[in-house]
Amino acid sequence: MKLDENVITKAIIQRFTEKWLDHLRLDVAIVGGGPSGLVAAYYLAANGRKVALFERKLSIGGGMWGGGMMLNEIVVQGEAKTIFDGLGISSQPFQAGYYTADAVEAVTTLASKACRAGAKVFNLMSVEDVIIRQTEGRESARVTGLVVNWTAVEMAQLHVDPLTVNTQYTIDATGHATELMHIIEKKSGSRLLTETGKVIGEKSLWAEVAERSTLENTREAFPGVYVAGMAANATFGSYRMGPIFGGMLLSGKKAAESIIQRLEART
Ligand code: 48F
Repeated sequence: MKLDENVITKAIIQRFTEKWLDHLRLDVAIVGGGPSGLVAAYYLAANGRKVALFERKLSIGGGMWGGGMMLNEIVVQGEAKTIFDGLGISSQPFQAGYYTADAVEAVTTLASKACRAGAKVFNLMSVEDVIIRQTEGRESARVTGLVVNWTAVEMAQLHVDPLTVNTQYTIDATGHATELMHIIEKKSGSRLLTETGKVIGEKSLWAEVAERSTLENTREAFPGVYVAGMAANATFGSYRMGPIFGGMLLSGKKAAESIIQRLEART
């Protein structure tokens, strides 16, 4: 077969455009492709929801590739192992209640499962702003869309306007930076659903408390926006946990299940 560069170029432009056009109206937009975002994407897509995940970097997986201090093994506790089992990610018992998994197998399998379930990943895109609207029948304004741009534009600090997507629900899974909640705090002019009305901020490292509170803090932090993973603890003012990933997985699952319930209640 003779290869035509023109066809190759046309195929990429056309297919990407089709994919992008098909994801301008979402059930759920996920910002951040670390473990919590990927798990949420998988469970939402597996439930038949239209999901897009926006990731600033070239690679998805966030902080999971590097395990602890670049030793690419991760630790999960018993409660979260069932998620790995369900996804077919192998883990090995270490001591009672602790399991280890290969970080690369964990990230690649999670990413594959999320994509194959139907979630679309838009990597190399950064979410730089939100759309907030007062919608009919609701008392408070809510986030109804995201403002996205190429990460390359952001990095080069080019003066190029972004584009938008509309979404019923959003998950801030941006990790320690909690970027989306910071943007909403700055731009909404309204209080966040935290004690102070603002992003409270992350505390120092305490694995046991942090793992528990990650799950408790996985909830709506502004109308239409859930926080998951490390962003949940940073938003509601709890500890970081270091390289144990069970809380991240359980948090992504909880965010997905909470939103599925809300979407079901709307239909
Ligand atoms: O940091 P990250 O892995 O978030 P997570 O799911 O997991 C945290 C753990 O990796 C670890 C930990 C617990 O074991 O403390 O740190 O909470 O992934 C967050 C992803 O979000 C992307 C960022 O590049 C990273 O891959 N991200 C952050 N801000 C934006 C973004 C943005 N504005 N637009 C798009 N992507």
